Amino acid sequence: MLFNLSKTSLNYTTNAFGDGLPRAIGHLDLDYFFAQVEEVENPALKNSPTVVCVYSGRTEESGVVSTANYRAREFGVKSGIPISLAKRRLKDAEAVFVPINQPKYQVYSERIMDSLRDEFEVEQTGIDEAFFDLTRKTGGDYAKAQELASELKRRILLEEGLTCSIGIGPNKVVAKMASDFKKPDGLTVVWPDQTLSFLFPLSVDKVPGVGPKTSKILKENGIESIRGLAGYPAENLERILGRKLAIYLHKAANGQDDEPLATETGVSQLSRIITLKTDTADSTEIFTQLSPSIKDLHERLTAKGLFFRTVAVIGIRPDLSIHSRSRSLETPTNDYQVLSRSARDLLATLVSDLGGLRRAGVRVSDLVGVANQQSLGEFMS
Ligand code: TTP
Ligand code: MG
Repeated sequence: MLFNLSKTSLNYTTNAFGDGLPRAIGHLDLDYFFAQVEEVENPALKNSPTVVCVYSGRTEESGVVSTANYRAREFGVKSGIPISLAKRRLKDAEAVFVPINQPKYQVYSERIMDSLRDEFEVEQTGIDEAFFDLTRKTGGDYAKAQELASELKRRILLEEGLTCSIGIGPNKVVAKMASDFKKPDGLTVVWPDQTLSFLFPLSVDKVPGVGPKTSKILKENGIESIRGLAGYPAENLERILGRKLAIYLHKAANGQDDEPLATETGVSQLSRIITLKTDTADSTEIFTQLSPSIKDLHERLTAKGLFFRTVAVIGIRPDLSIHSRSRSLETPTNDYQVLSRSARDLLATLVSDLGGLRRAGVRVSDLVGVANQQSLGEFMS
């Protein structure tokens, strides 16, 4: 036997803190993200199949589909297919094709990820997806985890107008498969003792990391379902896939995964971005509108017991280009006046360099925890 799997440990895999709680890991994935942002900014698109396109520029139609809303997906339009094919499939559907605008989606992503980081330990794995650890906040209580996830979904919808799908499970692999299980606007909670009954009926293609190549090999060997994968002799799996992949897949199929979240070491930055009431080049007016966010940011900072050394302001122009100006202090501080005055001065510089802004934001970084007295002391000295 290659692996010494202890199936009894499955239900109560404890977390990295060693406090004996069953882990509760969440995975959040925004639904049809780029296309949904386009819908938020132009709600009329909700009624049409909408396709976000990466034009290569060679001909009017050359390029690939970045993503599409669910109406367009009904016609077989999805990420990666040629735009020309999408146009053919949507010939009679009065579809809308919009060019990709990555900086715009980035702004939504950062706001959502920042607010997730305010609440949980987070491992961001893409522009629209992240793992988050619910263990501490819930004490390993899955009913509570389900409540927190519902609340999170409500908040993202209220604040950003976006739906997402969330999965919760005892580890990252199960959480990711759970978020994928019901889309869009899904919430799937896999209680630890339901892990195997959740996994076993699924196709092996659903296991994260199983791409077309691995899938083909597995199927050639008669392995279609996760149940089949879980029961396949480990030695044989290693022979057909190599040791590393075989170990990972065998464990994953049995609901086991000890990978900790690769969280940022503590919080490395905090930021807030707002959309201005109208585009303006009046830096005093921008500062006035940004002030509540600066206060809010300062409260977060204080609540987390953090000092900052660098303050930055972010400006997004009407053409959606993103710019920033920053200032680093001699020593870290948590002084509100220093934060507020720095932001005001930096905004004045930014606006005089750039002209009118559509959005403005503030960010603090080079954060030092007061709980970590030693590093603060080292820093000061
Ligand atoms: P995904 O989360 O894979 O896709 P999605 O959010 O569009 O759809 P789903 O509802 O299934 O989650 O990817 C996130 C974004 O990344 C997506 O909106 C567009 C971009 N993307 C590409 O540009 N090309 C690609 O091939 C894929 C897969 C995604
Ligand atoms: Mg997504």
